[in-house]
Amino acid sequence: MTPATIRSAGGEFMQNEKLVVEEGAIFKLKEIAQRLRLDFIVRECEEVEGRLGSGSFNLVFLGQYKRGKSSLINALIGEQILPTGVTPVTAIISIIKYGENRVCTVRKQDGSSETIDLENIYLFATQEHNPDNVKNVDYLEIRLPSPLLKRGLFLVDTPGISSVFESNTKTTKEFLQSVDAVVVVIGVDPPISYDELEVVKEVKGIVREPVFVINKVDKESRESVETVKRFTLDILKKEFGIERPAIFCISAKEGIMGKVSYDWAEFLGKIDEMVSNKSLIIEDSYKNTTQRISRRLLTEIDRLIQALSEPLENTKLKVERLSALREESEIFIRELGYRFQSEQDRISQLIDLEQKKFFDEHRAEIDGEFEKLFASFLNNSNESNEYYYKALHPLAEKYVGLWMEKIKGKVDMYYREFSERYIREFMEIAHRVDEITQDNSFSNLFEGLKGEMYPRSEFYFHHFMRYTSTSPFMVIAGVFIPRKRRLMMMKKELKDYMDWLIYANCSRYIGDINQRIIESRRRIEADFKDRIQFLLERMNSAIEYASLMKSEGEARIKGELENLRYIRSSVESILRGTNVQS
Ligand SMILES: Nc1nc2c(ncn2[C@@H]2O[C@H](COP(=O)(O)OP(=O)(O)OP(=O)(O)O)[C@@H](O)[C@H]2O)c(=O)[nH]1
Ligand SMILES: [Mg+2]
Repeated sequence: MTPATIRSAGGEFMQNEKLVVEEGAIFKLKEIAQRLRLDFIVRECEEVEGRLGSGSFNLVFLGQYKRGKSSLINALIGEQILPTGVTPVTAIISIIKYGENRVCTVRKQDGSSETIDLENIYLFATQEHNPDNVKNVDYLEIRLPSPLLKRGLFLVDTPGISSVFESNTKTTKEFLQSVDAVVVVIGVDPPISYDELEVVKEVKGIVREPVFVINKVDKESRESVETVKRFTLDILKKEFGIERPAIFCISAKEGIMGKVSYDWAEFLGKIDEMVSNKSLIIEDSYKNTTQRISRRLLTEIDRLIQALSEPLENTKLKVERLSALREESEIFIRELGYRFQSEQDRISQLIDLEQKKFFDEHRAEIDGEFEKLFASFLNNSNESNEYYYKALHPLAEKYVGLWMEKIKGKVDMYYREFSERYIREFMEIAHRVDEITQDNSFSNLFEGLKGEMYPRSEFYFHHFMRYTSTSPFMVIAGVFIPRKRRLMMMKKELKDYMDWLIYANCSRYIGDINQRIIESRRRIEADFKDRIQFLLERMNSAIEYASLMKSEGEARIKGELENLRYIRSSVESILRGTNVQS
């Protein structure tokens, strides 16, 4: 295939020897969708044309809530445009683009829009003023005359992903299909959480080279920042196979004050590099989007062919059966939820018991080792209290390690069995949808569930949670009381700290797995409901379409079927075109 030019409806925007994307593929797909009145696909094509077709790309800031995504974007544009705060704030997607005039357009879900002053963004963007998006905002489009944006960069702020704010998480996840490049914002404290790992997992499948930032480093010592960075690099490599990620330790807070600290200059350099090489990002995205839209279009065309080929009554009957199944599945899913929740509780209790047994068995040993270590403290000349707390870590780590060794195989087995059973039951209902639609498309959508559901336990133990606490009294005492006496006074506190360290880390492991399973279950269930709803809508509109054709007689049906088959082969060849190049 010869290098071609990506073209938008409006004309060509760039020529690049490396671009080997089918010429105007999105434009062709849009024409087909228009012809078939598939408005949701037309809208998607238009959005892509408006973005990639004009030589721009979405740089999306993703991460757990409160990591400083909005603050970071503010720092990049050099002013406080996006609301930030100490409680979860962002509830809506905001896209910041170049514009001569400073303005914000509120794009509503019903297609309408209104223009507001930048000072009023908080009324629509925040959880406080627009909880769970009661104002039905699709996204906010903010225009600013910034030179950075003028180069074709769209900065996208997203609601934080978390298990606590489901509606926000959903908003962000739905936006993932419009992601061209990503900055994953991670916090320094605690390093990489469950929710953040989820974000990385999502992102990895979408963009070639996500950028990672560890934000708020102004809050930590250089030493801790280095530890967090090493730890994050380790996880990215071990768990996601990301060998040399672009990772920057930064402070958005200092960035917005114009202070260049830590890796801020390097981070800006990276963004500059992305913008300079935007054709690569755009090319990748264009290809992925073309494939995704082609596949959706093929499914819809098949649905129309089916509706035209069979008696209308058959399609209507299918819709009725599917509606009934939807009702039934609501109950089924709820019951499945209860049943599996109590199963999950049972597993937790079993593991809790094992943990107690483990502690009882090792109590004397742990206490003995502590006494020995403490005796050595008395001969140590270090004056810092923190030193003694930290000196307990290897001991705690040893016992946490022992517990892990003992329990890991068992936990893996419990949860594997658990998730396999859940998925089996769940797939049964998915197959019933397939029976009605007479294809495998619905259960295929849930094929990958197993990987989704079953957490690999090793994951969680890279992170040995550490925390040093010294009571205010001890800090003050530290100034006046001689070291040895002070240590004796601290003995109980040190011992409690060590026990807590062992206990909390042992329990955390099970807590994390449980949390992850609950999250997966919720996501699978919500996804299932959404998809059935969507399927029903599509089938109803296929009925409408088929009724119209059928009212015009046999010849029209025959002609339309021929047309559809021809269109289908064009879409297939567009899809093949993108496959050849990938
Ligand atoms: N010390 C420090 N605080 C920061 C930094 N960046 C952000 N913050 C603070 O962290 C809090 C959260 O910042 P936001 O920018 O609202 O975080 P967010 O990720 O957009 O949060 P959500 O929108 O709720 O997902 C605010 O109080 C910020 O002032 C930083 O670099 N250093
Ligand atoms: Mg925010």
